[in-house]
Amino acid sequence: MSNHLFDAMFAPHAATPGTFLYLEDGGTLSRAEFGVLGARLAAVLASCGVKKGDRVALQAAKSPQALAVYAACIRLGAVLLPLNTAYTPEELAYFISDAEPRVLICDPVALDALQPIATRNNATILTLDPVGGGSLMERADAVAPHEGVATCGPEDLAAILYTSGTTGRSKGAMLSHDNLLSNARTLADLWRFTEDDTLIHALPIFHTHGLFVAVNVSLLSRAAVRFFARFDADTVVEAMPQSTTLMGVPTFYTRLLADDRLNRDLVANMRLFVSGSAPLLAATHEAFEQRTGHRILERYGMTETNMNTSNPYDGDRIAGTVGHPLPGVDLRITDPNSDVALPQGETGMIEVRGPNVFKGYWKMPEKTAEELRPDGFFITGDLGMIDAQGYVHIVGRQKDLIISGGYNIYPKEIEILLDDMPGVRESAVIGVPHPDMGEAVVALVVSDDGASPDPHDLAAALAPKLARFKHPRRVLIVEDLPRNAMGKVQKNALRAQFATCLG
Ligand code: MCA
Ligand code: AMP
Repeated sequence: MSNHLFDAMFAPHAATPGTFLYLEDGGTLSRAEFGVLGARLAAVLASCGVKKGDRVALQAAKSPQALAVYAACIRLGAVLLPLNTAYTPEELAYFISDAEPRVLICDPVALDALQPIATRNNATILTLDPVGGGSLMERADAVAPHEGVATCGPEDLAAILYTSGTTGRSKGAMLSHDNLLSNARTLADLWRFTEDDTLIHALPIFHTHGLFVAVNVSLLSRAAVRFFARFDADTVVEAMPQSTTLMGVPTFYTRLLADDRLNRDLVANMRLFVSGSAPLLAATHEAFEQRTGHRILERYGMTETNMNTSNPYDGDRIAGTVGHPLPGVDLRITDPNSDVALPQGETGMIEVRGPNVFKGYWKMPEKTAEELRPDGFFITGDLGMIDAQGYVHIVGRQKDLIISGGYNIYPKEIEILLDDMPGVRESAVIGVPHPDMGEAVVALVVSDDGASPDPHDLAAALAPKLARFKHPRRVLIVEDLPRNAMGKVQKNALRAQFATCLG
């Protein structure tokens, strides 16, 4: 009787003395306490009927309790469905009806809006507030920790993470126990994580970066974690003298550079800065090195694949590259038109294969077959090339995707909503350069003949439907959209034309 992920990661962690989480209020949680918290939450979930393979949806503020829901799910063999706290009830309705979770855990303030969705889908709803209050913890405090551990093999599912699609419909990426464990082992080893480390954790815990890369690596290596509800440059700067590592999106680094206190003395105790989820500008890399003496280690991953490549720990961390394929990961570049593998140095589609690559999209076999080849290679949608030294360069994206502050935004999802609005003939949503977020969302709208929709009204109509981070920073009415000979909207031309429209 064994549980692939639990036995390798959670059980040994709980059995190791010492502090796991340093909290913002000055409190701490030991590794053993985290283990017991996970077991109590498992008992609550089991009492709601959660069994192996059942989904548990979680849309709650970052807290130790929210993190322990992950441990609880793995113990029970259940499948965690973490959801961005910014998603609106309308967005959530789709995820819940698609994933059919047995339990939905949400913030008490969202209870009224989400109760009907849970009822419709036969899910039990429990609440968890940002400071660990709510019905989930009331019940957890009243039960004995769940002692059993469900038997799970490497291929059993551990989590489903929804990632938006270029067609507008979100797809649930199914991640197995071994997808998570194999990647965490590789990263902990490559980045030299040990029990002596203290990681500054300021990422959200509903995406791969904050949940799996940061948390799994820490659990596996027994590193301590300074656990912040959100990124705030001030608090992160103050945490550096007591910490050794930071994982962040490029916005973290540009915001840290804006703080005059960032210098070599401040980072004297730090040994590693990791960046990912969006391209790190070479200028940011260089400015950071000048100020701190540290070369940020950039790596590349996806929800579907966990991490694929990393710059080296020892050796040259080259700005503008995402480094080498991880040990055990095959990476090839193919011609996007013919699918034929291209020689080194040529630019094409990045494809990856390895124990990190997901099991397919939940209930979407056709989508899975479109992106996951029979030989196991996953078609990433990212365009890249491998240089003579073996470093991978991401040079663009074939998929129509905006990355803002490390969050992915699929233009199609916004275009579908705009195109449906009165007075709108068609729309194109693009990303334009933004100094803080990397890219920002801009919507270009062509009016129906004789109509004159107000951009503010259009923006207001989008607001309740979409998470705040997806809202266009500007909606502009344009005469028409440029198209190529095939009738396809030329977004490159629009991106060039409107590059400075945010001023
Ligand atoms: C917040 N807002 C945003 C974003 N975040 N708008 C666009 N893009 C964003 N990323 C909204 C807020 O709701 C707010 O709205 C306004 O913009 C300004 O908020 P601000 O306080 O400046 O933002 P913040 O709360 O400081 O957040 C910025 C952030 C955060 C720290 C960059 O977005 C963040 O933690 N991003 C990390 C995302 C992440 O973990 N990605 C990993 C995905 P209002 O106007 O109402 O005030 S995993 C992945 O991509 C793969 C697998 C990988 O390789 O890792
Ligand atoms: P997600 O859907 O959140 O998993 O986002 C994955 C996408 O983020 C990838 O397909 C890339 O387009 C992008 N990405 C992740 N890391 C990097 C990086 N270091 N540089 C450039 N793009 C990245």
